[in-house]
Amino acid sequence: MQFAISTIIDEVKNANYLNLSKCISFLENQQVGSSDFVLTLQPNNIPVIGITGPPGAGKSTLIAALIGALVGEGKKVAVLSVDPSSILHHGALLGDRIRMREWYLHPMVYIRSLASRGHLGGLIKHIGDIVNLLKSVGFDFVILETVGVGQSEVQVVQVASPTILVLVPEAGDDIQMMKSGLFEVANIFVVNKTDRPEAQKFVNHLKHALSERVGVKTDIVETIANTGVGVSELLQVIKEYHEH
Ligand SMILES: Nc1nc2c(ncn2[C@@H]2O[C@H](COP(=O)(O)OP(=O)(O)OP(=O)(O)O)[C@@H](O)[C@H]2O)c(=O)[nH]1
Ligand SMILES: [Mg+2]
Repeated sequence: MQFAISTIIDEVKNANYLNLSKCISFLENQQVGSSDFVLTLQPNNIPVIGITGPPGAGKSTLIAALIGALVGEGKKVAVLSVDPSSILHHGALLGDRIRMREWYLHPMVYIRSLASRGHLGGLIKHIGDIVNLLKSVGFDFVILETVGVGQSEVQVVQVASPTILVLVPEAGDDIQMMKSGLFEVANIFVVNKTDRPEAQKFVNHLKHALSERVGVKTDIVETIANTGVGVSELLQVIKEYHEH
């Protein structure tokens, strides 16, 4: 199977994502010819926003809100959700579909889930290829969502810039989170669910923990994803990050 990138670009312009989806599967499955195909890609310099954080932190809700803000600016957005292969997460995926449902059929939005299937080393390379494809076909923003706090997430978000770590006030004493390595790779920290009590205490705790990062530009943005509070500020920080 071969794909002409110019055809996909034309189709994406017309909100036809069928061949794009087929092409992503082609790369995901590393079918014959895929490594030659990726060499023909000419990725544009657009933000690839990596969003990670513990289950239930509000990543999908935040992404839905970000999509809304971007579409409001006339931007075209691609979202890749990296699904953990674990059965445990299937409920969460269904939840995602519901939260992002309003965007699934929007002509300016393309949403695609990828299974991680446990092929960690291989997956990362595919992710890089798939992100490069999305960067080459006319989107203005790519958003990459991954669940969890482990090493695999660190690797996934390393293809992103900026990387956003979504935390919630309940994570207050979550030492494991601090040690997960995500703290080192994240560029922007979102404290979501700041409608919760103790939120400010957590924000202060985080500021203190992050003040020890020397020479790294670190932003902390407070959000309430389900009502949209802080979302335009977050978008502003993302754009500034991309410009520098
Ligand atoms: N109170 C409050 N609830 C929120 C906020 N943001 C999201 N939620 C709720 O938190 C729950 C989890 O939100 P999701 O967006 O599915 O979280 P997620 O991080 O994508 O979850 P996984 O994909 O399962 O890791 C949902 O019930 C949301 O409605 C917030 O700012 N405040
Ligand atoms: Mg989610």
